[in-house]
Amino acid sequence: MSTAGKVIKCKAAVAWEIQKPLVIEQIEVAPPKDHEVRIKILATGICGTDNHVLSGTFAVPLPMILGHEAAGVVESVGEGVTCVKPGDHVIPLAVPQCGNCSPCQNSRGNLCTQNDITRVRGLMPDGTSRFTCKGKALHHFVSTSTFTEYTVVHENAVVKIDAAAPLEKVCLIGCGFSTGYGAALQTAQVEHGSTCAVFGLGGVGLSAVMGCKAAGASRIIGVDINKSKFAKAKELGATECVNPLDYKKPINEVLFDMTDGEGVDYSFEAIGRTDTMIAALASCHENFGTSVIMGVPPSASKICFDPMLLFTGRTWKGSVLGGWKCKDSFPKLVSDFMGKKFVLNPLITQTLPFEKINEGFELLRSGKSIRTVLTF
Ligand code: CND
Ligand code: ZN
Repeated sequence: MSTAGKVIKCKAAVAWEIQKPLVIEQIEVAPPKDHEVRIKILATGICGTDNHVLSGTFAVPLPMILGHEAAGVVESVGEGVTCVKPGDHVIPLAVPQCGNCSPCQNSRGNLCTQNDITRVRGLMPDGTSRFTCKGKALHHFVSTSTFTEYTVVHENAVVKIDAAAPLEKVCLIGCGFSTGYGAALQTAQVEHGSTCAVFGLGGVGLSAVMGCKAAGASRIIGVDINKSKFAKAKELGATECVNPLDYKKPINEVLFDMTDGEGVDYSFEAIGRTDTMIAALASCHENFGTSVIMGVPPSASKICFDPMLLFTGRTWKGSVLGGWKCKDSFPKLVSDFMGKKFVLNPLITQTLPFEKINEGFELLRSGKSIRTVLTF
C-alpha cells in the first residue's frame, strides 16, 4: 500500500536536550508539500557536527532530529518536483543548491542562501516543520535531518545518485568525506609538491589528508592529540604525524622546526576549536601560506589574534562542505568513488543498527571511531 500523501509513523532519534542521550521515539512525518521530497533514509554517518550540537557547543533550537550525512531512497514527492522521483537513490544536501542566488551563480561560491547553517532556524524553507512527536513539533537540522527512518527536504536539498552505489558507504559523501577532500582540492587548491598540515584526524581531517595526497602534496603532516589516529592517517597519505601533547613548544613552532623554519604551504583545521584555528594559521608560511578552517566554531565564540599573522601575506579561509556546489558535484563524487578514484572504507570504522545511535556517539567521543555508519 502506497504511503504517498499520508503521514508516516516511524522511528527517529530525538535530541530533546543537550548533554543527554538521544531518545528513539515514534514520530509522525508529514507528506512533502510543493517542491519537497520525502526520503526513506537507509544509511547515515555520525559527524563531529552532530556531536557539537549534543555537547552544546553548536547552539540550535531543540527538540531536533540531527544527522546530515546520509543516503536513501525517495518515497514520495510533492507537487512541482522534477529533479527526483519515487525510487530514486539520493543524498540529502546539508548545503542546498537553489541555482538562483548569488553564491549559486558565482563559480567561487557554494553557500546557497537557502542554507540553514549560518543562522539555524531548524525549519523547512516555508518556516514550518514536517516532524511531530507526542504532539510537539521537532526541528529539522541543516536542511536534512537524517537520524530518522523518513525525512522531508526541499527539492533544492536533495540530489539523485547512481542507483548502483552502496548507500552505506556513499552516505559519507553527504558530509565528512566531501568536506575534507574538497577543502584540500577546491578551497585551498593544494599544489603538487607542497607541504600540508592537517589538524584533527577524524573523518573530516582524514578526508583532507586524502585530498592533499590526491593533489600531489609531497609532505602531509597529521596533527592530533589522540595518537591512535596516526596509523590510519599514514595509511591514507600522511607522511608524518605529531601529537602536540608531546612538546613543550606551541605546535605551530614544532611545525616550523619540522619545515626548516618555513612553515607549511597549506594547513587545515578539522577540530572546531578557536585555539587550533589560530595554531593552524600560525603554522603556515608567513608570506604565501594558506590556512583553511573546516571545524565548526563554537557558537558565539570570538578569536583574538596577532594581525601580523595576516599582514605578512598569509591567507585564511573557511570551507563549508568542501566548497562543493552539492547538486552539481555529489553525483560526480559518487561516480568517482564507483570508479575507484578514492576510497571510503577506511573512514568507516563501525557499522551499527540505527537503534545503537548513542553507542555510535560514545565511540566518537572516546576517540575510538572515525565514522560510525548507522543502517536502518
Ligand atoms: P572528529 O571528532 O571525528 O575528529 C576531531 C579530531 O580532532 C579527533 O581525532 C580529536 O582527537 C582531534 N582533536 C581534538 N582536540 C584536539 C586538539 N586540541 N589538537 C589536535 N587534535 C585535536 O570530528 P569530525 O572529523 O567529524 O569533524 C571535525 C570538525 O569538522 C568538527 O568541528 C565538525 O563540526 C566539522 C565539520 C565541518 C564541516 C564543514 O562543512 N566545514 C562539515 N562536517 C564537519
Ligand atoms: Zn558533517
